[in-house]
Order: sequence, then C-alpha cells, then structure tokens
Amino acid sequence: TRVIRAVKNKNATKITPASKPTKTTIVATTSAGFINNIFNKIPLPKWAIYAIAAAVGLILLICIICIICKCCCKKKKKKEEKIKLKGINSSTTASLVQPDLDDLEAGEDRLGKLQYSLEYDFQHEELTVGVKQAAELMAMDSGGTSDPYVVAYLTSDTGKKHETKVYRKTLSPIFNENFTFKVTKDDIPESKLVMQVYDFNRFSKHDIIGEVRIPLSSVDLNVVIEEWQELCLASKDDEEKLGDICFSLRYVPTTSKLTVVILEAKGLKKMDEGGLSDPFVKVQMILNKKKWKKKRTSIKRNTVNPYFNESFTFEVPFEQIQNVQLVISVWDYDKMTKNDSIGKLFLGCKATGNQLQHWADMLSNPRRPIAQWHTLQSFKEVDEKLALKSVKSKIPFLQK
Ligand SMILES: *[C@@H]1O[C@H](CO)[C@@H](O)[C@H](O)[C@H]1NC(C)=O
Ligand SMILES: *[C@@H]1O[C@H](CO)[C@@H](O)[C@H](O)[C@H]1NC(C)=O
Ligand SMILES: *[C@@H]1O[C@H](CO)[C@@H](O)[C@H](O)[C@H]1NC(C)=O
Ligand SMILES: *[C@@H]1O[C@H](CO)[C@@H](O)[C@H](O)[C@H]1NC(C)=O
Ligand SMILES: [Ca+2]
Ligand SMILES: [Ca+2]
Repeated sequence: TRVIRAVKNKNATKITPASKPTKTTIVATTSAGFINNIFNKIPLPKWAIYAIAAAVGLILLICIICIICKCCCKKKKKKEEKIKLKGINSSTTASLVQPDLDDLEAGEDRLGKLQYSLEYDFQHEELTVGVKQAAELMAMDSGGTSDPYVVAYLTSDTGKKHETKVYRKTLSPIFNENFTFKVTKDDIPESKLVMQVYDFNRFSKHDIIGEVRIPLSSVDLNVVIEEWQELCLASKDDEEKLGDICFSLRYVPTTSKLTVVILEAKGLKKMDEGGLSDPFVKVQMILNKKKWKKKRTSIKRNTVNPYFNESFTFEVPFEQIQNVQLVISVWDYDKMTKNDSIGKLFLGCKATGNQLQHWADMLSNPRRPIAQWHTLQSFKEVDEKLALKSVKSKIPFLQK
C-alpha cells in the first residue's frame, strides 16, 4: 500500500503543474481583455499610458533599490560599532558577543600570528630573540596584502629597538632573524619583550598590524622556547609614561624677545635605582636645523614632580620665527655617571598637534604669556622628527 500511495502522490504532483498553465493563460487572457477595456475608456493615447506605466515602474524600482541600500548600510554600521567597542573595552564586548553569527565575524578581526624563539644566556646575561615568521596577517593595503616587518624591543631598554627586513606583498613572511638584547638577571622580572608587526608604506605612516607582549617573568628562561602566538591589538596605554611638563611662552615681536618659563613637571619617569629622579630641563633653540642657543634650569633633587618657575629669554627676530624650533628636554642628573635623558618635545611651525597649537597660540597673542601642559616623548622619537627635516627619513631596508 505504501508503494501505491507513493505512486498516487507522484501522480498528484504531476497533475497540478499540468493544470496550472491552463489556469494562468485564462487569467492572462481575461486580464488582457480587461486592460484593453480600460485603454478604450481612458481618453488618452496608448503611448501616453505606456509612458505613465513605465514611469511608475521606474519609481518602484528606485524605491526597491533605496530599501536594499538602507539594509546594507545598517549592516555596515553595526560592524563598525562592534570594532569601536572592541577598541574601547575588550572585556565588556567579550561578554556581549553572542554565540552563533558573531563568532564568524570575530574571525575577521584576527590580526595574524607570529612564531618566535627565546634563549637566555645566563653567563653573558643576553637574551636572543629569534623572529621566525608570521602567518595569516591582516591585509593592510588595498591589494589585499601587507608589507610586513617586525620591531622588537625590551621594555627595560626601549632605546634599543631591532627591526627585521621588510617583506613586500605577503601575509606570511619568513623573517628568520636573531636579535640579542642585554638584560641582567635583576631586570628580568620587570622586563617585557615586545614584538610589533608593522605594514610598511612608502608614502604614508606605517600601520601597526598587531603585537606580541611577553613578560619575561612568565617564561621559563632555563630552556629554549619556540612557539606561535596570536597577535593582539597594539596597546598604546601600556606604553612607557615619561611624564608631563608645563611651560609658558611669550613672544614680543617689537623687541624680538621670546621668553620661555619652565613652570613644573609631573609624573616623570623614575631613573635612579632605589630612588626617584633628579630632574633638570634644557631649553634649546634650533635655527635652520643647527643647534643655536641652549640654557638649562637648576637641578631638583629626588623628585618626579619638580617645580621650577625659571625663565629664559632668547632673541628671535620676527623674520626668523618661522625657521626656529624650540626643543625642551628633561634630564635626570647623575653625579657619578652620564645624565639620563627622560623625555623631549619640540615646538615651532613644523611641530604637530599640541605643540603646534601652543606655538600658534603664542604667535597669535603677542606680549602675552601662554602656559600649557605637554606630554613628553621619547628622545628617539623626537630626534627622528627633528632629523627628518635635514636627513632623508630612515626607511627600513627593503628586501627585493
Ligand atoms: C572594561 O569593563 C570592565 C568590566 O565591565 C571594567 O571592569 C573595566 O574597568 C573596563 N575598562 C575600561 C578601560 O573601561
Ligand atoms: C638564530 O639562532 C638559532 C639558535 O639560537 C640558530 O639555530 C639560527 O641559525 C639563527 N639564525 C640566524 C639567521 O642566524
Ligand atoms: C615665579 O617666578 C616669578 C618671577 O621669577 C615670581 O614673580 C612668581 O611669584 C613665581 N611664582 C611662584 C608661584 O612662585
Ligand atoms: C649633567 O648635568 C649637569 C647639570 O646640568 C652638568 O653640569 C653635567 O656636566 C652633566 N654631566 C654630564 C656627564 O654630561
Ligand atoms: Ca603597505
Ligand atoms: Ca639621578
């Protein structure tokens, strides 16, 4: 009986499609007649009615396209919001992420992974970092590729950054480069190894793809380590804080006097072992890329929040004000050894951001002292920016 039923069902399904066309043709013919009737009743020529119908059709089409566009835009917006949230607070978004669909989208946010090795030589107190290779890197360029290179440094010695070669147009570069860092056994618990993967761009700022951050206290340095690790978003806030400085600027064009009052600094980096720092500030004018005039404040002992209130006056003719740069650097005085540099910044027409703003405020308010806080930058960063004007910018060696 089952077989028969199945056959019957087949017949049934066969019958219905066969009967359909007849029905539809009838409908078509009747509707055609109906339309003809209307045509005859409307006192307009046929072509006019066709034109109206075409216009109505066009409007409908535009409406449909608009609706589709709106839907797509909404989807895009949602995605952007998600990325933003992720940047602000990853722990909260992690709990917001819903299981099914969002898991797939999370895959798109992967930055890639890096393979490295670590080997510590206890005798020479040297850490050898092998930057082996990267894989599945995020594409940063329009062609769907990146031009990756790796910057490696220890947070205990940020002055010494090593860079690999740049590999063009690849998402899985093989670097195979070894870098050696001096790090004493005492510094190990505090130090972190940072490896940042960048995308080289010839004509614009290099983009950071992601980074791996390894506290050396968390690894067993008695053995050679070799492993893969997923890249994380580069953490700006984790970057070393050098401190902030407040000073005022006053320019009197008629007398050519530029007065800098170093007021105070706060949260300066601790430079002395078992103590704070002994800060003093150097104020230097640079004219046409040449060091020109230099002055310094007194030394404040054992503090990271020094108060100076010391004034320096330079003679800068109005014709030269466009060409000078004011470099402010903060140092830690050491009696026995070389003074340590803490941080630096420069102002002038070629400065950027906060520094340029202060300089512009000074120029637009002649004779009035304008005070402002600034965040110190690393010597390396500022020296590179200052050197940029004279020497061509340093481009990491390109691999052919
Ligand atoms: C992120 O969210 C967590 C949990 O809600 C909260 O404890 C933490 O303070 C937040 N962090 C930031 C930087 O907003
Ligand atoms: C890097 O060091 C490892 C051992 O630490 C060695 O086997 C490898 O040959 C080195 N690679 C290069 C390119 O020097
Ligand atoms: C800062 O120095 C100026 C002149 O040297 C002085 O008039 C002023 O009172 C000082 N300010 C403070 C708060 O010590
Ligand atoms: C350190 O700074 C002090 C105060 O400015 C200066 O007199 C001294 O020469 C500096 N020491 C070295 C080694 O440069
Ligand atoms: Ca690139
Ligand atoms: Ca000191």
